[in-house]
Amino acid sequence: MKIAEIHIYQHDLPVKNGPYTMANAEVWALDTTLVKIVTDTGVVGWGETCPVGPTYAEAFAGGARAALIQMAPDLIGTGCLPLILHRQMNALLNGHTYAKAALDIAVHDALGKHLGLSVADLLGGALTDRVPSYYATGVGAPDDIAKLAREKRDEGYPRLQIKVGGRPVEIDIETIRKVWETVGTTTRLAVDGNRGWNTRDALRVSRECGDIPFIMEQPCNSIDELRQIRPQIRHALYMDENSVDLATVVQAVGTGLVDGFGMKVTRIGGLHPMRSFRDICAARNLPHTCDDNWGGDIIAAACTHVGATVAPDRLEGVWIAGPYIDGHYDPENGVKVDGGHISVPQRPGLGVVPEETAFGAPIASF
Ligand code: 0XW
Ligand code: MG
Repeated sequence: MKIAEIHIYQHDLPVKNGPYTMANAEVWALDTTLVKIVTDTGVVGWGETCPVGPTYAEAFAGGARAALIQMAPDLIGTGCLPLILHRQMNALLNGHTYAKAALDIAVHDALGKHLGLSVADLLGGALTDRVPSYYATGVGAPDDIAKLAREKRDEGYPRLQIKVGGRPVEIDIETIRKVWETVGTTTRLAVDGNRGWNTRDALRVSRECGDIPFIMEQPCNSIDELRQIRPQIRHALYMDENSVDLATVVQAVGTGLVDGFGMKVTRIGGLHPMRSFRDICAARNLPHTCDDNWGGDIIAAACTHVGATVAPDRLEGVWIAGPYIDGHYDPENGVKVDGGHISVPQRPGLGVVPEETAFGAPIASF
């Protein structure tokens, strides 16, 4: 089975009750890119990539589409198999993993449909039919975030991620403490700096909140800064934005730099490298999330399928943008958080089929 057609679509996803605020980004609407492949046997596969604005990472929506348009003509006729696809994409374009991920997801979807297997089964096999999610709060006033934390805990989220950074660190400390006083150990806590603290602030938070059991996610901008704070902090350290490729992951795991990861399917290049990432973490028993930046049902399904293949004691949760978005691409089988958990789609491939009219005409077809 070979790739016979590639169609690229652009779609806007407004943020419900926006903006969504992080240390380095404030977003009101996200610009997502969808890819549809059609194989020479007539099977259709969908992929998606949606950077969360242009400042969160070295990625932006226009870049994703430019990279896809650059590669697409020379991918027609390529085998619809993940390894073959990655070899060909890497021969055509250096880097740009977040764009390649959309094609990787589409190939997994098509291959699953062709074989009658879910994407989770293609990735080795689902260990569960329902994965835990976690709720990310956005950066906000201490009392508001504590109230939100209580609401989300009551909805059933087994984990909350409190966003901090981009403001005086005293307000971050007050927020963390108020959340802790409100929810205590009834849900697990991550504090995500999204690269927003300097080492001074990270050390102060860890010192002044030493009694609060949260994991500290990507507090500072660079790997060097993480290395600097690592021996001095009292909290488990997770890497998110810095884990841009498998080489970096191997280095971080092998040197004991981190205790786990926030991992995004599109940042690492798609489900094929995500599977390797999962297995590297398994070899050292390191927990991690299965997330993405943003996006609709396609990316949500991809994250949920891979999450279902992670040993439950290592899965920190699957984050999807569903709770911040109105509507679904697939009105019947859209991927939803319910009681803080997500049901794994059971049909072949990703198990979600978008209503094509939702995206209008493709911006490019090959
Ligand atoms: C909560 N997330 C997975 C979604 C946002 O795009 C960023 C992010 C993170 O952990 O940094
Ligand atoms: Mg993060």
